[in-house]
Amino acid sequence: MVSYKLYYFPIRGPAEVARQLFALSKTPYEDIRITMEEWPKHKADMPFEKMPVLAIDGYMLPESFAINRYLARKFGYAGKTSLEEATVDALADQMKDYNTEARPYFTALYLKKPEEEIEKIKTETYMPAANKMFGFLEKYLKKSKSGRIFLLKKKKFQISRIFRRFWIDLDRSVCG
Ligand SMILES: N[C@@H](CCC(=O)N[C@@H](CS)C(=O)NCC(=O)O)C(=O)O
Repeated sequence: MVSYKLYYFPIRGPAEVARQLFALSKTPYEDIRITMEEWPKHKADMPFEKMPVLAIDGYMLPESFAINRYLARKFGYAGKTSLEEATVDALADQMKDYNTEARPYFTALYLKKPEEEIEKIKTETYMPAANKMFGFLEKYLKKSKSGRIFLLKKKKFQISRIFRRFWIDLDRSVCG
């Protein structure tokens, strides 16, 4: 059996997709959470001196999107055809654009800027970026068979609202 060890800080941030892929596929792994105090001791051991890093039988794989793509392929969530794979890649790359647009908000949270400043960045920068991205995701979900089934079964839910709520909660813990 392959040994997986995921190294990251004790927050969700860019390691969360990998953690969710492990949970979804019911694959055992070690979720190693290094605190900021311990981090200086570990930094030089990481290939790009950052985390997350996934150790696969001792091989240290850096970069969250590389880790996510690797696990998605291994566990069967990366698409069944080349076109599906490319679509998953496109959605992941769209997330990167969103991360760039939304970063000023994460940074303000991380730096514990005054609440009014955070609210202003949230309204002017963060919410438009999140609304745009979730709008895109919703369009894809509506077109996908599994997404459509979910929408039909749970008619009363507005899927974008659920995702938005979940994501805003997630974003609160993302590093700046
Ligand atoms: N492009 C990298 C970025 C990783 C990154 O920026 N990690 C931050 C935490 S979110 C880090 O390790 N910071 C500690 C440091 O730079 O010393 C990825 O997506 O994995």
